[in-house]
Amino acid sequence: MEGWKLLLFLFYLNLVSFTLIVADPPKCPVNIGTECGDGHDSGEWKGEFFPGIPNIKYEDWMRFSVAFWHTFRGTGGDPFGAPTKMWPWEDGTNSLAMAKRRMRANFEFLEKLGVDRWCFHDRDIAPDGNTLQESNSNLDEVVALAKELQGKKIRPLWGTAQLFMHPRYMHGGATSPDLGVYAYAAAQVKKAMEVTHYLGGENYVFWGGREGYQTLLNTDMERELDHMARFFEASIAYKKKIGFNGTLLIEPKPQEPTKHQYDWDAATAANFLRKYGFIDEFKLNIECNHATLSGHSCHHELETARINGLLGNIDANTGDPQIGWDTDQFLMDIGEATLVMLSVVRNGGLAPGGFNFDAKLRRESTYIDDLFIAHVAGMDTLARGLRNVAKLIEDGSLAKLVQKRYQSFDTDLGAEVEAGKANFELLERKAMEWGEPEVLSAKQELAEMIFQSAM
Ligand code: XUL
Ligand code: CO
Repeated sequence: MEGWKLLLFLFYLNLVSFTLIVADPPKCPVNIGTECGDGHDSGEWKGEFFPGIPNIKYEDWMRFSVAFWHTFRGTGGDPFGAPTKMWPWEDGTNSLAMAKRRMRANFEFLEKLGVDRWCFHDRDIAPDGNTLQESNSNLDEVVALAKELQGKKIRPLWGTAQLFMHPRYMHGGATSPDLGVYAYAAAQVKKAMEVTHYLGGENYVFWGGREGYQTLLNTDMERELDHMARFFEASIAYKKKIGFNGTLLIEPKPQEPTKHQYDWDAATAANFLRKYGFIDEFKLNIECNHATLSGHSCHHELETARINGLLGNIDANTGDPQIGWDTDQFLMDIGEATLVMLSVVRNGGLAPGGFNFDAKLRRESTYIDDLFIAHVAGMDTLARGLRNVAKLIEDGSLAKLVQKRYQSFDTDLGAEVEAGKANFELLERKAMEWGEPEVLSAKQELAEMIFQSAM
């Protein structure tokens, strides 16, 4: 979205929010498990969910996606405080009727935002039943509605199974020491793959929230990793069996909720995939806030994935430098977005992956227009990052600076080294012949200056 249009839009939203607050005060918190107001009536919702919000236009090639779990299940609750999101369509229950109403809100939101993709966990779109069969049938009902509302244009960027919320998964799913849980997790992933495929999903994600440990004293790490590998193997086989051509993605994260998660970072996940022999069957979904939790920059994680041929998708968000946990904020820093887009451009884009806004409003942002502002600003930030990358490429001086640093390898001997043909005897002869080598400046400040001048 161009600058002036955004300004116009934000101006418009201000007017809208004023009308909304005055005319239609929020009622019920999202899914607190108790009823609220006239909470018995979760039937058809008459009228719009986002009155007064216009359709927002933007170019689709960035492949943006809305994360259902944050935007429609995020409550604003934290360990110290109650939910703050009182969306007018919520009735305070987790009923099937409420799930359908929420799905309608999701599609109006997507339409108005002009975004054609969404991401979901099985259990955030449909409630758990008393049995697996009942949960599956709840999911089928909501998925049938989603399919209808998707029309021809909208589809999931990816789907996934929620294997971390229910107490049965407290020791993990694929890495639980209990075979019954392993089987239950497999059944859940099987079903989640089926519905993702049915909805035309382009990818399927594995985020191992509880695939890890709290202490190695009670854990057979080797056995758990072997189990996780067998689980992934079974998912590859099942994907092929049902004709699902989407990409399987592993989403690395070092910790939270467990102390140590097995998919710690991109390099750890790549090593896992290589060790078990299915590196060609998977790619990675890099999340910026997970990157910083693992002590890396997002750019480092993206580049590690990219140079291993594994960059498949980005969960576009950011953390807070003063807070040590996964705050899942919308990425608003243009410099950071430029670094992200550098990797994406070098990767030749992300398709069939894209940018999923795995990001939530701050607890204190409580109006429905905040949902729009956050997504629009998140899209604009990445778009501006892309423009900056275009400027850096057109200018060419950063690439020249890098090329210059390695120019000694652009020689006959350098080519031999890079082709693996230079043995130690040859290199020793050269070292003695050349004497003390000339060492060039890294020019870091110049590189930073060039980078900043593109902002
Ligand atoms: C958690 C996280 C998940 C995954 C999907 O930190 O990022 O929402 O993206 O399970
Ligand atoms: Co994520």
